Amino acid sequence: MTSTLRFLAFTALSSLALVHSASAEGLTGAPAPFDKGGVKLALISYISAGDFFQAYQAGAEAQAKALGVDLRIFPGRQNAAEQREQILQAINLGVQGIVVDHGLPESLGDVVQQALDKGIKVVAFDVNLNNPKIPQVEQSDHKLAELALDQAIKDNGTSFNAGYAYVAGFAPLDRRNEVWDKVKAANVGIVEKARFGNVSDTTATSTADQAKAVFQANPDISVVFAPYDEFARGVKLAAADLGISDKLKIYSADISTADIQEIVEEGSPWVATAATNPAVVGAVSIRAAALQIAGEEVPHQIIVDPVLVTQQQLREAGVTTIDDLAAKIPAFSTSTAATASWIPSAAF
Ligand code: SR1
Repeated sequence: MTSTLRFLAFTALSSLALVHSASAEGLTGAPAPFDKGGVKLALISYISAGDFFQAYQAGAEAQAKALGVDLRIFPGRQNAAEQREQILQAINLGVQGIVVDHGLPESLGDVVQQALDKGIKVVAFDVNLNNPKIPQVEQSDHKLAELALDQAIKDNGTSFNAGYAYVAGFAPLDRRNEVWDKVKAANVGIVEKARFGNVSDTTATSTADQAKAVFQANPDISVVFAPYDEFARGVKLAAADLGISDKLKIYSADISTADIQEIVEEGSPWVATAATNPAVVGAVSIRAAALQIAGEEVPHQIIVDPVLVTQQQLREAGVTTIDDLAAKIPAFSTSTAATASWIPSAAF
């Protein structure tokens, strides 16, 4: 069953149901408790919809399987109360580690502290839990925004009217926003004409509705910085509906096979994206939890570096899928973050 089908089957069940994704066998040569097996981890997400989050989850599952870990996956439905409840459920299940993937820090602090107090190791991806005991995984969002915006300036110069897709309160988007603010301050000719965006289970379509209104009110926008692939899809959809795709250039974050197809298609305004392989980030998050459980050192900040991918590069190299891209850029499929000789590579 594909991870998408597994997710759909899962969401049809109650929110308390759990998916098993790995057997719990011992790992020869690994430190305790991985040598005996039976290690249980939980992945608790705030958002599960969309290519990025599905690929992240698939990478986490693959790494858990390679480690012989029993990974329990809790679906994210952009619901802070539900995410809190899921952390309490994971504690009651007796997991040894919890990966918290996105979320609202203000609603997580006390339940995460309950986990830590019980000796459970916690790793945070893209949510600032502000606790020295919790390693923070991120994609170097500053670098990611710099790569996309450097390309925007290379293509368009330092004077253009821009649309900007942003929703405050999500750590990666807030970090990318810091770079956007710096770039505007350093280039007074870059004018942010409108800011819009929505994060929900229908991010692309609801952002498209907003983008349409923005383009109608600001026909002089020629560049959109949309640093989340669901935003970029929404902006592209709005441009197509209004028949203005040839007047616009979109610079984004993230990449998936579906994104690549939207970028390379004839007449696409989506000209560049800066991205990691989300499956790698999912695998790194699981490894960070495993290392802590084994009593090994884990840096507080764990970074997976992004690369810039342009429409021109993809078209010239004939890349149409993530697997093609990984074949062209081998570094895209691996990360040396949070590794150890006893941790087997994940296959994805
Ligand atoms: C709503 S936050 C969306 C971002 O989270 C991950 O960092 C992905 O890169 C995505 O752009």
